[in-house]
Amino acid sequence: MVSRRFVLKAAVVGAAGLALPLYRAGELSAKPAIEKFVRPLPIPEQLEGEIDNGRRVFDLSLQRGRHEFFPALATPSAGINGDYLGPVLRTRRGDKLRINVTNTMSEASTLHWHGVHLPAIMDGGPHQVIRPGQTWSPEFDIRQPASTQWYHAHMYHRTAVQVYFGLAGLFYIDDDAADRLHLPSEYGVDDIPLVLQDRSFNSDGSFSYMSSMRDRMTGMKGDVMLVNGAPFPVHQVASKLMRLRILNGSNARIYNLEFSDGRTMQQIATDGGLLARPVALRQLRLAPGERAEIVVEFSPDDNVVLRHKPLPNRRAVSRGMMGMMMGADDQPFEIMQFRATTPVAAKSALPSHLVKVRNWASRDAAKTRKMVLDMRMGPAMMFGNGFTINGKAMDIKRIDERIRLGDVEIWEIRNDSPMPHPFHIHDIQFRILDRNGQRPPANEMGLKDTVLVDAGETVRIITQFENYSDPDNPYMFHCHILEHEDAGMMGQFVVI
Ligand SMILES: [Cu+2]
Repeated sequence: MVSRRFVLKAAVVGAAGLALPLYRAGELSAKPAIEKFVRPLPIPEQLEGEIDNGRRVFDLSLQRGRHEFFPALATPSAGINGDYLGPVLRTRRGDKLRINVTNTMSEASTLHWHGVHLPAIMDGGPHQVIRPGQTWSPEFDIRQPASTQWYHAHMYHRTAVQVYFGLAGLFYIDDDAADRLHLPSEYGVDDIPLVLQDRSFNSDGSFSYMSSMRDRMTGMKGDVMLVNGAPFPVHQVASKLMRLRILNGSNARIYNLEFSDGRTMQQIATDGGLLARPVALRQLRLAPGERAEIVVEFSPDDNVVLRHKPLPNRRAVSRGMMGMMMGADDQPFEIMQFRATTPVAAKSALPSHLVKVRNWASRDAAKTRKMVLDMRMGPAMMFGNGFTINGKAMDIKRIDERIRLGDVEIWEIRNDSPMPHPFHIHDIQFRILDRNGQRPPANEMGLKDTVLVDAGETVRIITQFENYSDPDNPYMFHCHILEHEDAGMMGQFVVI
């Protein structure tokens, strides 16, 4: 058992180490005091919807609020059906959904179903604007495997700030194939969500957002780790076998997660669903927008911290002034603590085989599409369109790519900029073919909708565009560093 005194001391050291590159000297003392590992991990409400005429119906409300991240300090925030973040929407393969989304805020917004295969007009991207006071009611069917998806605001030029203030939540899909595996699946007990977000606060408790040119370039990072909206929380582990569904819901921070005692985690799912078999890892890299489900074993009296350990400097990022600037804020820090006093035995062991994961053969690809990610300094950066795909910043009136319904395609994504970018494609799940010509690591050999492309790296993915065509309403592809997306690193495609 760690003494309170020790925890406090560790918290001060940890916070100073983290804050150094982000804040000017002397500013730290003015920020809200943070005690680590005292606030319990909140478990978001889970909604199953109401069945109406064969449809599963959810009612969501986008709202402004004030949330108490720190004792006696109210932070102006935003949420879905609450002050900050939203409920877990529980759906099942084969469901017909209707989701009524009412915008009670004073600014326009959208709600995008990240990772979900659906018609473009139901996607909740920048074209499906919900004005203040309006209700948007998309209807779509769930026709993809069990997986951990999510939803978030996707307003043109306002995505980053709206998500930063709290407009995001989880969207689970269940199916029979997953049920048969008897994985830990009791919500909030042995199957818990972890939404990881780093945030920066002012001394009055308000969010600090985009105060420097550096925030604009690297995307907004903070020195306070929130998990499900609680700063540096602690969780009392109920079972010896815990399934953690992790979403990197941060605007810009890439995590390399590990446990403080180096224990193994078994990754069982990627963005798009279960892997073929569990993959044992000691570290897990997760970029903004990505999800990973892991299963972790706990013993009685365990006390372990989930933390971020920076990866060794990578090629281009480690070079030159820009490289130094981009990499300098990557310090190790703690995220949350797990305490297991008397965890109960698991109902069943983790199976060695999970599911057959959908795949496509390269020879079936109708074409290879090239995407070059880059950034431009100078006026473009100042005016907020400094990030490009194929040399172009996003234009909501321009369709960048036209894809034939049913086609299998390879996308070759090359990163010519000095920093990594997580590349996300709406509507589909893909498989990673290779990274710089090499097979991806085993834990990336599943369905994905977001892939991190390092500085100087070329990643090839393969997918199929099926079921839904619409010549007028586009889907998006973009960098999931939300400040980059808002500053131009996004394009539009139609399936025709
Ligand atoms: Cu980016």
